[in-house]
Amino acid sequence: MIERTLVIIKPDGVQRSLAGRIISRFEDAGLKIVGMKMNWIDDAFAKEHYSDIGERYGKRILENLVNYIKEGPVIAMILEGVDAVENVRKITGSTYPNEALPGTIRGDFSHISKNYANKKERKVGNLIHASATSKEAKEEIKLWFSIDELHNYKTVHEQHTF
Ligand code: IDP
Ligand code: MG
Repeated sequence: MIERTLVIIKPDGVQRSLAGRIISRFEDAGLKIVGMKMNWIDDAFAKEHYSDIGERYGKRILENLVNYIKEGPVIAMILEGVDAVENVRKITGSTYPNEALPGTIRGDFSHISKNYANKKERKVGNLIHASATSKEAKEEIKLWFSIDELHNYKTVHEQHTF
């Protein structure tokens, strides 16, 4: 099914000047950008976005992650396409860059491991966030974008692929 998902280029992706190359990976696969903006998020918003992380990983990792996402501005975008959530996660790669396959964004542009990050109290700098499930995508799109920030238009892929 055609669906929408949220991708955020995290501060390390923006600061390493990888935004263009990251966006290209999604565009090359035919995913359609229907919304995009650059924001510097605050503590409350970061905690809302990562509301499940404390429960999943504990307070220390939540704090580490909130500090990471607030290190600099982020670029948020909504991508649309067939099974967009799953396809975007495939292009993104596994959470821990050392485990992410070559050809994925995290695998090609980073290599830190969970072990190293936690031992050294460093961030798991994995360049982007991507909604993990359709339910998460719906909630995150609502949190990050208002209706008037989402745009309708036709790409060539829609004319030639669907
Ligand atoms: P995801 O980004 O692949 O969906 P999640 O499990 O939802 O992964 O975790 C959210 C973010 O938390 C990760 O992208 C990563 O930056 C960070 N993270 C995950 N595990 C650890 C950890 O063990 N230590 C520090 N940060 C972590
Ligand atoms: Mg996640």
